[in-house]
Formats: sequence, structure tokens, C-alpha cells
Amino acid sequence: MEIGILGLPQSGKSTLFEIMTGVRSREMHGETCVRGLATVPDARFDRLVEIYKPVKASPAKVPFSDVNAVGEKAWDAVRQSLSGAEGLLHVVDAFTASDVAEILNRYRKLEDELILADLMIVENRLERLARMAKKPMTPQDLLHTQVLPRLKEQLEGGKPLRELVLTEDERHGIRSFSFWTIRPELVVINTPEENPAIADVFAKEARLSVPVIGICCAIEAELMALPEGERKEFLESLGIAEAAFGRVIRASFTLLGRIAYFTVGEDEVKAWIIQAGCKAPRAAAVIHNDFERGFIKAEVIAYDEFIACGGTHAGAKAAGKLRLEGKEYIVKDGDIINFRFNI
Ligand SMILES: Nc1nc2c(ncn2[C@@H]2O[C@H](COP(=O)(O)OP(=O)(O)OP(=O)(O)O)[C@@H](O)[C@H]2O)c(=O)[nH]1
Ligand SMILES: [Mg+2]
Repeated sequence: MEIGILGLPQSGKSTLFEIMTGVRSREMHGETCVRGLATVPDARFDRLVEIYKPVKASPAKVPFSDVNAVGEKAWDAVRQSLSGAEGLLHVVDAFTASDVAEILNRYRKLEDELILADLMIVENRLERLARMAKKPMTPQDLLHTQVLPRLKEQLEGGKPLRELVLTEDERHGIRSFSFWTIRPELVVINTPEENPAIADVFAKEARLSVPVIGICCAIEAELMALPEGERKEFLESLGIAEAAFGRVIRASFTLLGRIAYFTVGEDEVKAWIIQAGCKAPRAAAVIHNDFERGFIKAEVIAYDEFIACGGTHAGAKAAGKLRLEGKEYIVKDGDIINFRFNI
């Protein structure tokens, strides 16, 4: 679940990246792409660690990348480095903008660059396909011949690919192009300190088809530089209900349709990130591929029921809350699972 941070030059990308990962990428701008990990805050996980006091506590981590896109065709230059990024955070500088129209222009400017970068890829591929018209085509070539003209039309109309309805097969067949505009996007309006509400005004007026959140990156960076014990007071003094860090993580989970389940024990308590709606064997595969192949059963307790039964396995079992689930079980957010498998 990698997230790429994009934005026009000097919009606050590296500041946001530092808020999320603690990594100071501004000093590494010689590199096209810097990666870092954000630890997912989760009160349920913390509680499980308190209960089990494991040797090792492994919270979920989400990789973020900060890119340095400069020069002509900047976005093509970084496409490969970010091919693994499933979601995009598009940072827009609103701290030097005078009104909503200007913020919208800035947002559109990068969106247009990304649309153009995708269009060039589609056109190149279509040209190559046209040149090989007489040669036998692979199934992949055929699929491209059918799908790419639709993508071209969409992009030429100035619209992102994410708004197109595509079948699973079509999506799969065009995956290797790493199109920018097909990926889910979260817009981060980097607000001026004196006017945080501008993000809401923007969201209302711009009516984008993608989610928008407002963050004052400068203040949030100051916050993260404080010792943890002082952060709450700092936030309260500024009237900020929740730090950007948690808001961005939560919005990213929603954006990419992710949930977390837990494995517990005295040796390790661990949170695992999976796609919402996935079945138990698939969920087991994030631990180990063999777990999917050799899947037998999943012993499941919902986190809330586990706590309601006194926070012990025995208590949950005695209350009949320990369920034995099979291959078709759809894992829920907060499930505590022990997989039974045979390899
Ligand atoms: N006032 C104000 N300044 C900010 C804010 N966020 C970032 N800045 C400043 O804007 C400048 C650019 O911030 P960066 O985070 O380096 O932006 P960037 O998008 O990574 O820049 P490039 O990598 O050079 O394209 C820095 O001087 C930051 O201190 C903000 O919320 N408010
Ligand atoms: Mg930067």
C-alpha cells in the first residue's frame, strides 16, 4: 500500500512527507524518489500490546514516497520510481494563493500535466501497435488495441482515467503502463496558518470527484518536532481537533479500501493491512504465501467482542465468541485471527 506524494514545485510535498515519515527528504533532493514509512496509529493495536505484553510489537506501516520531479517531461522521469504507488496524495499550495480560483488553477495545472504524461504513453503504444499491424498479435496487444483508444479519448477530453469504467481484465491488461491518472487520488490543500477553512471552501466550490482534505503543513511539521507529550496541548491551543498524521493515514486507508486485522501472542502482536472484502485465505497470504495455499481454517474473534469478554482468548472462547471460519469468510476490520494451515 504505497502512497506517492505529488505536487507542483514548492507546494509542500517534502514537508508533508516529513510529517508522515519523519524522513527529511529535502536534504536528499539529488534523488528522484525518497521513501519512508509511516506507522499506522491504532488504539486497538495499542490495547492488544498492553494485554499481551509481547516480545515484539509490530504496528502496520505504510510506505510514502516523495519525488523530485524537475525538467521537461518531469512526470515521465519519475513514473518508474513510483510504479508501485497505488494511491496519490496531490499537494496543492494554498498558503501563497489569494483565492479559491487560484488554488483550483494550481490543482488543474498538475492534473493537466499528469493527463498529458498519460496521453503520451497511450499514443506511443498505439503508434507501435499500428506499425505491427501485419504481424500476429498477442492477447495483450489485442486488449491494448481495444482499450487504448478509449483511454485516449478520455485523456484528450482532459479527464483522468480513474473516471473511466473498466473491467477487471482491462485494468489488469494496462497495469504495466503505471498511468498516473488511473490511481486513486487524495487532494491535500496546504492551507495558510491564518485561514485553515479555505480547504473546505475549495472543496465546496471545486466539486472535484476526488476527496479533499486541508492541512497546514508548516504547523503540522512544528507539531511533529515536539516531544509526544506536548503535542496535545499544542493542538488544543491552535484549535485543531486531530493531527494531520492520523487524518492522512485514515484518508489513505479509505482511499485505497484497506482494513487491518491482528495476529496476537506473547511473542508478537502484529497488525496486517489487507484489501477490504478479501476472503480469509487471501488475508492469510500477507503473512506468508504458503498460508493461502495451505489454508484450513481461521479462528476469529472480533476486537470489540474480545475486549468485551475481558480481553482474553479463554474469556472469548467461553462466551462463544471465538469463531471457526472457512475459505469463504470475509475478513472484517479489527478481526483477531489465528490461521490454521497445512503446508
Ligand atoms: N507558510 C507556509 N509555508 C510552507 C508550508 N508548507 C511548506 N512551506 C514552505 O514552502 C517551502 C517548500 O516546501 P517543501 O515541503 O520543500 O515543498 P516541496 O513541494 O517538497 O518543494 P520541491 O521539492 O522543491 O518542489 C518551504 O520553504 C516550506 O517551509 C505551509 O503550510 N505554510
Ligand atoms: Mg521536495
